[in-house]
Amino acid sequence: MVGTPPNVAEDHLVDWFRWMITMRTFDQRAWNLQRQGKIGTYAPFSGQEAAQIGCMSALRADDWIASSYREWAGLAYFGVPLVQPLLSSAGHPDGGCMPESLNVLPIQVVIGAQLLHGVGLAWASKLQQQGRVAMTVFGDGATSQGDFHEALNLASVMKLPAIFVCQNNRWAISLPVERQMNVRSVAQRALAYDIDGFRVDGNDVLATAQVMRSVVDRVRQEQVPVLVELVTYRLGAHTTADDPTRYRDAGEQAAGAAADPLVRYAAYLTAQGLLDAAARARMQQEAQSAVDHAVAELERRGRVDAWTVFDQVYATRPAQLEEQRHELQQRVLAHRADGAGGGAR
Ligand SMILES: Cc1ncc(C[n+]2csc(CCOP(=O)(O)OP(=O)(O)O)c2C)c(N)n1
Ligand SMILES: [Mg+2]
Repeated sequence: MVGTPPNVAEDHLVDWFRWMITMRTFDQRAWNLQRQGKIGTYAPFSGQEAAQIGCMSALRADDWIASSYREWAGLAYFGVPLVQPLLSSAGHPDGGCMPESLNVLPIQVVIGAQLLHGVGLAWASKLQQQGRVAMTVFGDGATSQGDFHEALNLASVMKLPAIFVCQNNRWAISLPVERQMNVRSVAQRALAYDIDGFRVDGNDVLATAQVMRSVVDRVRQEQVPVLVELVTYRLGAHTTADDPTRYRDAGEQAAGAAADPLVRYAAYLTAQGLLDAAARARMQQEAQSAVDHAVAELERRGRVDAWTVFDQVYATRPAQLEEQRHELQQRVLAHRADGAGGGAR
């Protein structure tokens, strides 16, 4: 961090690092689970832990969050159980059921769509007058969607307590950010809507937490929207279905690894006398057991039959869907009887 560190209790500083290690461990395990066929497609977030945790650290427990599929480190920090992303990637119906106690929407895969949901939540929060704010988190690619501009416009016109957080990780699958937009920053787009815009080093958890805290306080008090761009880097692939070595060179990957937020933050905490090798080893062990626990919970929930995909769409299934469900069920069962085993997830 450059400048004055935020005025935060030492416990919090160490806790952020504990969460970063836990989520890095989780991310690597989830990748392996996909390779083992235990979950389906998964979008890794390694490299973005500081941006995500720093960002969520500013929220109140009853604030709203509408995020994308790559936000699990932040969501876990906010209270979403670690098994949730695993259920989600396994296609389990409970994967979309966020805990009732949290105001967190299910993850959004349609790029940019959560911005409009976030504006709706901010509007509701304003009408309810309970001091809640709505944070919407999205990628650099999402800023090219019409939804982004509609959301910022409406939030500005209606003066809504909305925080728009762009996780600029430099890539939208294989499209680099300089081909995504012809502006110098995402943050400068705030000007067009006459709202404040901030550009922050998202690989610095302290800087992120500090800016986010002042932004969230301001949005809550003044009931105005703000746009924040967290500049970070996706260290891994877009998803388990992607191979980034086909579109970015080794030099860039190495530079990304050198700016790893975990390495930076560990160095800071060590220099402050808040972290040593023994404490770090202990945290790593705790992270491992938290992740093991989540994986055991996934196994306990069991596999989900493919035809259940039809089950929760309508209260009463229309005849056409009933027919399709039946057909899929017969096919899968016949496939299994043939000795193919398993079952779809
Ligand atoms: C409306 C829409 N268009 C296209 C896609 C396909 N798609 C999935 S992820 C992605 C890139 C998104 O990039 P970004 O917003 O930067 O988020 P990141 O994946 O980097 O977190 C695209 C184009 C989609 N899911 N939804
Ligand atoms: Mg991106």
